[in-house]
Amino acid sequence: MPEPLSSGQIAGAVSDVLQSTAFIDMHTHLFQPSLGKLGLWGIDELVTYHYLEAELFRSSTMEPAQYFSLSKRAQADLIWKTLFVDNAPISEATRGVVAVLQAFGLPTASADLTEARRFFESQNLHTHIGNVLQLSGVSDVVMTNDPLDPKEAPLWAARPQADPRFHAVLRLDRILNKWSDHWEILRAQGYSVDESASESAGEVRRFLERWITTMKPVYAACSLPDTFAFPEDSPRGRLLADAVLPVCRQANIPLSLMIGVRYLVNPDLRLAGDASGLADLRALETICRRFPANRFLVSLLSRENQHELCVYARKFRNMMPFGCWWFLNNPSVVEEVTRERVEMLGASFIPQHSDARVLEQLIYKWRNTRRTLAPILTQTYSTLAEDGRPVTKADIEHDVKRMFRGNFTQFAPAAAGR
Ligand code: RAT
Ligand code: ZN
Repeated sequence: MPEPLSSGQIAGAVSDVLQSTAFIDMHTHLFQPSLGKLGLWGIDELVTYHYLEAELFRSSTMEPAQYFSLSKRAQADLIWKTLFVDNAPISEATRGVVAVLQAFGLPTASADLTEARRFFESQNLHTHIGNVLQLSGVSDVVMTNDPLDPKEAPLWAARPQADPRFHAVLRLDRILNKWSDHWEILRAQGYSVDESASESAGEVRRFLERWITTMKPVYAACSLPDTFAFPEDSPRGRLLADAVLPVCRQANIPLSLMIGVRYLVNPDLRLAGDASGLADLRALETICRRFPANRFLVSLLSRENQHELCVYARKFRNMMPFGCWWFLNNPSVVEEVTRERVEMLGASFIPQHSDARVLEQLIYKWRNTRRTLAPILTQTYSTLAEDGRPVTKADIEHDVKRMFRGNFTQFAPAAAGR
C-alpha cells in the first residue's frame, strides 16, 4: 500500500504530478510541419494574435482598416509599442507573450522586437517544435483541419507526411454553418448536392468519408452560434442528423460541439470580431438523448452556461465537457469553472485545451493551466483527507492522467498510441 500523504505533502505532490504529466492538447489551431505555411510561429505571430488585436483597438486610436493594411511586421511593432511599452502588459493575452519571451531567456521589456526576431529567425522549425512541446509539457497536439478551406484542402491532396505528435480534426464549420456558400463547391467537386440540403445527406456522407480517409481525424468538430437549435428545419439541422452523426458513428469518432459564438458582431475586427452569447442547452440535451451511440465533446463559450453543462454531463455519459474556451480562458474564470466541474463530475471531464494559434503559445497557456489547477487540486485532496479518506500520490496521478489524457483518448480512441 502506498503511504498516504500528510496534509503538508499534498501541495507538493499535486505540483509534481502536474509538472511531470505530459498533456494531450485536444484543441488547437496549430499544424503539423508538412502543412507548411499554415503553421504559425515566432514573435510577429505571437504579438499579432487576434486576442491582442482586440486589445490594441482599446488602447490605440488607429482604425481597424488601417491596421489591417499594414504588413505583419508593422502590425507587430504597433501592438508591441501600444500594449507592451506604452502600457504594462497586464492582460492575460499580453502577459502570455511576456511568459514566452522569458521561457526563451529573451528580454521582456525591450523598446522593440529586434532581439526577439533575431532569436526566432535563427530557430530550426523541427527542433523548435520539439523544444516548445517539451517546455509546455505537451505530448500531443490536436489540429483543426477544414476540408473546405481553400488554402488547406490542396495541401491534404498532396498527401502530407504525418507527424505522430499532431492529430487531425475534421472541422465542419463551413459545411454546417455556411452551406449556402459551399454547396456549389461540393457540386463542382462531383457531389450531387442541393441548395436546401434536403436531398444531400448521402452525398455529404460520401464527402465526409473521403476526408476521413484522407485526414484520419481523431474527431469531427464544429463551432456553433449561441442561437444553435436542434432539431432544426435548416441545412445544418438536416446535415447534422443525416450525414455528420451517422458518419461519426461509423468511423467511431466523436463530434466536438463548441457552442455560443456570436459571429462577427464587429466585422471590422475580422478574426477578433466575434463575441459570446448564452445558448439554450435544450439543443444539446436533445442531441445527447437522441444519439446515444454518438459521443460528444462539448465546450461552451458563455460563462453562464457552465453549471448547466455539468448538470447535463451527469445525465449523458456520451457527452464530455472540455476546456475553458476563448473568453473563458482567464485564471479567474478557469478557477471557478474547474472547481464547479470537479465538485459535480469528479475527474470525468477534460479541464482544458489551449486553442493555440501560434506554436509558442502552448508554453504560456499550459503554464497558466497548471498554475491555476494546482491550488484547486490541492484543496480538493486536502478536503478529502480531512474528511477521512487518505490520499496517495498514486490517486493524484490517476486523476490528472485521466483528466488530461485518458478522458480524451477514451472518447477519441484514434488519438491513443499513435
Ligand atoms: O479561440 C480562438 O482562437 C477562436 O478564434 C476560435 O478559433 C475558436 O477557438 C474556434 O475554434 O472556433
Ligand atoms: Zn479554436
